[in-house]
Amino acid sequence: MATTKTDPKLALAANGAKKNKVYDGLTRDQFIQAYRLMYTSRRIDDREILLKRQQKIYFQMSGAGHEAIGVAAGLALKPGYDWFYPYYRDRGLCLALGVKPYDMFLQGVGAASDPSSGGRQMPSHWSYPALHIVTQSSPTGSQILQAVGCAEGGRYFARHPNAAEVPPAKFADYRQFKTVTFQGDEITYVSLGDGTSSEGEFWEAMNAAALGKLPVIFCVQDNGYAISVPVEVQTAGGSISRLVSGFPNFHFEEVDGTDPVASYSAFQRAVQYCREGHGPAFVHAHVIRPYSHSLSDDERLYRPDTERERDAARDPVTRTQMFLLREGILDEKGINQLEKEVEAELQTAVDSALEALPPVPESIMKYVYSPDLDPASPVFDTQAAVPEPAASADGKKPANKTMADLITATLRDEMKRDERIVIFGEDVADVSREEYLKRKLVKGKGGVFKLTFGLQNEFGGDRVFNSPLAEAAIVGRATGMATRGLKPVVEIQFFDYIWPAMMQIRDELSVIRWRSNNGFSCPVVIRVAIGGYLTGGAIYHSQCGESVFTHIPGLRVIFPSNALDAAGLLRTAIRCDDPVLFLEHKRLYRETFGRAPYPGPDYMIPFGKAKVVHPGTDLTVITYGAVVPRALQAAQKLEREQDVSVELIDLRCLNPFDWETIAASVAKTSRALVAYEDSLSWGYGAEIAARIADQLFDKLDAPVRRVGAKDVFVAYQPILEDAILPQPNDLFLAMKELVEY
Ligand SMILES: Cc1ncc(C[n+]2csc(CCOP(=O)(O)OP(=O)(O)O)c2C)c(N)n1
Ligand SMILES: [Mg+2]
Repeated sequence: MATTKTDPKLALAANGAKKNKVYDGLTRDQFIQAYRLMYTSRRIDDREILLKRQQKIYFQMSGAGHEAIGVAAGLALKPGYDWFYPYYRDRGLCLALGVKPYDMFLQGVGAASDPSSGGRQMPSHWSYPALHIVTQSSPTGSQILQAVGCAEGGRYFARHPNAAEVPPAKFADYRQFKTVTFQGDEITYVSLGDGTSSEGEFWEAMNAAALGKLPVIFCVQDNGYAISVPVEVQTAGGSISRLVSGFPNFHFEEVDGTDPVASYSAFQRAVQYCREGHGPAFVHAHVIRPYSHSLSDDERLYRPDTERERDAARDPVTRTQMFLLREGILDEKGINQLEKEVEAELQTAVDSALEALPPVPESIMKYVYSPDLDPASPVFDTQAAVPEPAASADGKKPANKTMADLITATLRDEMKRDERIVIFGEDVADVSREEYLKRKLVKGKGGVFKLTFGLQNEFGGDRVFNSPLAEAAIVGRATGMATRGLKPVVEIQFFDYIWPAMMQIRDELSVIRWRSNNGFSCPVVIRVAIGGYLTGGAIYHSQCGESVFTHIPGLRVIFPSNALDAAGLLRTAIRCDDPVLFLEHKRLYRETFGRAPYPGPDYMIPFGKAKVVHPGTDLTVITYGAVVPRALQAAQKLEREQDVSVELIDLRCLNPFDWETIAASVAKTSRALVAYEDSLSWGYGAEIAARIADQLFDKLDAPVRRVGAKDVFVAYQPILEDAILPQPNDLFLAMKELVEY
């Protein structure tokens, strides 16, 4: 369907008398520009639809019907100053912010030179770093929490301007590769469809924005449908405006989003409210969707002609054209001239885009991780440079610290060194009601495991704070903050409750760099308390499941078993340029096993280097986490009782992992046992076992064996827990059997 042409009866000659008239802040020239953008947007859709039918592009998603609100937003906000988290119907917005039609066609053909993603993402998945249009994904709504984090990031830098600076680096430091810009009064725009307002993340974001009085404009573009599902089935009562009206601190607008003047004036009010720092704004724009949901959808299957005709009468492009004529801003000749110019521009853009080179297959692995800073490289190895902890005056050895102690010490050291670090999550603050702290009425909590105790007291409530109980919001906000250059080190209280954040972790955090072709990055650290052996932890406080995360390209996964490794690896996690999932075993937090003296404020261990906990010659045991002390116990018993020499390898890092150490050991022992706490089948050890079988087959004298938990959740009653999780005796028997094979 092409743009509806103007009824010539309505065409009036240009009216000189109104020459200086301003339309809710839009001059006549700006109005003409707005129409040009809207018309361009519609015609790009038309051209793409044609190209798709000719099989010259591979997907099409139109912004038809949403042009007026998008262009109005684009004109009311400032590209490269404000920040933008648009959704796929925001073609008009992007054009108004300065994206060129040629760039859009490059997306369609999937060209190497496509500035959004270099051919990695579908068209209408906008990403233009210079304009501050942040890479967009396909899950509806996952941009909203990040927009909140982006606004928080801007505000943080305004309050901590020194944090934006890049200090001269003595050691490896992500800040060298992250230029920060901030204005102090910048606004973050985020848009979504009516259907998407049903997502929980939308409500988490609204809540966080209201709580923080953040300068975010939420723009709900309500075309009445989410694919085939009408708004009254999505939204109780059929009006999102009504549902959100109780949120405090917001400025609300409900507007006919097909009317450019009304849309622009609504946006101007919203912008003013946010710019002045009063809080967030909500613009509910009623729009239409004349081109079905996408090219794969035919709305005639669920919308009768009468309904579609009613929408067509509100077409924003036609409407604006009629307005121009009626107001005498342009006459018919002027309109024709403008449209001809647009057609010519689009023709040139299409012709060039069709000639653009596709990306080369060799490029696929580029930007999965930071190209600037490899956390597995020797620049992160400061172990030798760090002096041995000095003995005290009376000659006593320095006190051994628990894993919990050294994690806290590392967080403290790093917060001191890097003002970009913020820590938040559930219960991580000492106390949210800060006056209690100031008046010394309470000591403070600092996390359910107390690992962040004292940090708020020392560094202030804007660097260490409690979040609402909303895991997606913790990771989503952190992702937005890190996109702006902050280093959020967030906490998920229990691994068992990480799942609401899974969409943010898998579809956003881990893939933002790759999908934007290195346009954006978000090196967040997520600390998570994991694991069982708790005697009473039961199903929902004992889970492992690390392989779910090692299966995600772009995410580093670390799992230390002792205090020193935790300190060295957490520091690397914080200073590196990739997102890191840092798994802390609850049972190991305060265990006697693996205590160590404080290694100083610059102690780093590079990722992907395993540790040989116990050297041996007869059998290789590959493990990590809480199984390390249990396997060590079993190995020592085997050595004692049967004179069997076991080489015990603690992987420490699950992605990247240390294949060289495994391979060298198995080549020496010819026998391999992979042991892990998670349930046996499809677990992390399956991959290690498969690699050994594949690549070291000719070195083996016995099958590769695994020991893991039973394929069931962890039960409450200790007798059941013992039977479910791998115990030292299970490990002993498996080792024995394997050496006797
Ligand atoms: C989380 C998620 N669920 C489902 C989909 C598939 N999907 C894509 S668009 C869409 C409808 C969105 O409707 P709405 O938010 O109203 O936006 P509109 O397309 O109408 O502008 C659905 C269900 C998706 N992309 N993401
Ligand atoms: Mg919709």
